[in-house]
Amino acid sequence: VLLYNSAVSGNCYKVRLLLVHLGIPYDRENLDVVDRSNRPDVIGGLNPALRVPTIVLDDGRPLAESNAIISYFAEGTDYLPTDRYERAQVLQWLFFEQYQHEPHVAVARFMVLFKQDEIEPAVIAGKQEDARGAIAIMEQHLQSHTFFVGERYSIADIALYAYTHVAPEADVSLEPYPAVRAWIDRVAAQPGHVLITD
Ligand SMILES: N[C@@H](CCC(=O)N[C@@H](CS)C(=O)NCC(=O)O)C(=O)O
Repeated sequence: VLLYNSAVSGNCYKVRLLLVHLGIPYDRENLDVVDRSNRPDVIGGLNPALRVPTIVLDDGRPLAESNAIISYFAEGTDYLPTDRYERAQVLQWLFFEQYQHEPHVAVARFMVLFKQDEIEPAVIAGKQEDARGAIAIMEQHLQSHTFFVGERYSIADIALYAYTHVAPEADVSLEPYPAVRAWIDRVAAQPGHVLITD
């Protein structure tokens, strides 16, 4: 497997974390997330959206969108339930992550880490407030669940962990969310866990 990667990207980290859990070897080619000028040349033929993660399978087929990629590799493993309802619950949280979480938590982090000087403080504050809203939803669910689906670690947890655990880098404190913090510890304690910086 070849992973077009960014070292700082939580979306790419989802893929790296699952591949390590599954013992699937991969090569990474790092792309810049701030200077995107070489994207069309490097991944234009693989992913029309020009985003990372984009992967190329060993047989040459490309795949993009982090949650699609982790769904592909999780198929037939303990990381994706076989029960129809539980699989749909995994999708519920994957779609939640992409619509209501990542666009706020990841974007707030991107602004704080890389665009602090260019973006209006009020815009960043608005993103941070939306990020807190998403994490509060997770907190509510995790008050009565150990993991997002079926009381087992799955790709729903991997998808949500990626940006939640680095929310403090977006100046979004996790202090008000004890159930989220306990879940973060449970995810990090999984055998074969790797860090976003690994
Ligand atoms: N929905 C996509 C989002 C991917 C994404 O936004 N990737 C960022 C890095 S985290 C990127 O490639 N940004 C550069 C760009 O927007 O051109 C996914 O989950 O994979």
